[in-house]
Amino acid sequence: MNSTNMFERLFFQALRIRLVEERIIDLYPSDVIQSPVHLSIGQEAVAVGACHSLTHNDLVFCTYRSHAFYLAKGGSLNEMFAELYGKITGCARGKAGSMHLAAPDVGLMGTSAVVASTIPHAVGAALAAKRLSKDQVIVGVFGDGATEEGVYHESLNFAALHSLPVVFLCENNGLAVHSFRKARQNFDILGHAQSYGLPVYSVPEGYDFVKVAETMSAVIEQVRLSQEAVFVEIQTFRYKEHVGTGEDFSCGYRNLEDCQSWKRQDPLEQFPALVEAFRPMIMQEIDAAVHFAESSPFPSIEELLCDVV
Ligand SMILES: Cc1ncc(C[n+]2csc(CCOP(=O)(O)OP(=O)(O)O)c2C)c(N)n1
Ligand SMILES: [Mg+2]
Repeated sequence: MNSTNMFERLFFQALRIRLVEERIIDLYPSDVIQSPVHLSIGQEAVAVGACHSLTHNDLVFCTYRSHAFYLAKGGSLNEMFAELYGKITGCARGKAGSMHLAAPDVGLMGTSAVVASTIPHAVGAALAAKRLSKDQVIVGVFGDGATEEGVYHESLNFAALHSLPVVFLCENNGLAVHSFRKARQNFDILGHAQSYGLPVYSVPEGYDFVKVAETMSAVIEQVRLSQEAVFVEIQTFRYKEHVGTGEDFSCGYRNLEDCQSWKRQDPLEQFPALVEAFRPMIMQEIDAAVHFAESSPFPSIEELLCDVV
């Protein structure tokens, strides 16, 4: 793929995620979506760049901020909107909502509201892949806040000790809800991961999906060949509030100027002509997915009570 093609392809995918989430913002006040939503607007390049070099066989485990990875890994948009609407045609038959999207058919294995809880799942899948000699790379995605959880440390240690084919991917937006990393952590994330013997990589320009894709491509290749765990941190910026569809710059814990300066680097903000060129095709797909969700039935009571224990 030449570099223009790669840029446009990644741009299209990142824009698709942003426009999907902007539609969620439009729909949210009407209450058709009852699930809490954690938007990735501003962070799309992480998912798009990370999934670019993954094969259909490779697996991703993610957090409640899941829409971007679900879509970037190839999850069905129809099933995503149906899931947000709580409909039987949703990817979890209407029982999971936004925070627990999954599309195992394309390798998006699971997402969870419990911080750090899918990291050991990624490690377990990597152990299985190694034991069964599957040609699989597993990616465990988590936020900077998750690095404070005990299970995160256990997972890094286990994966390093047993040389497992897993990429620990830290989506570092510098925030856990309203608190900045410096107020919560007395360690350096990369240095600490390195102390477990993991090779570490960092992409400070997390708005640049080409840079993220190039780094991740090299890392995924390395893990595929070496079957050894690797740690990647991508710095990024959350434009919206932690949960919900609004902005929270008036809350006083962060300032608008930091967001504006990030936006000045964000290709989705900087290339409006390309946005307009791609918008009609994406909107058609989104309209169809919303229509699919709206015209699908709710699950029956019997259906709601199965597969939940
Ligand atoms: C085990 C656990 N502890 C606390 C919470 C409450 N909580 C929800 S999101 C969040 C912040 C997580 O921040 P980070 O991992 O950086 O992810 P981000 O939301 O920034 O993507 C917290 C503390 C939770 N859901 N689970
Ligand atoms: Mg965070």
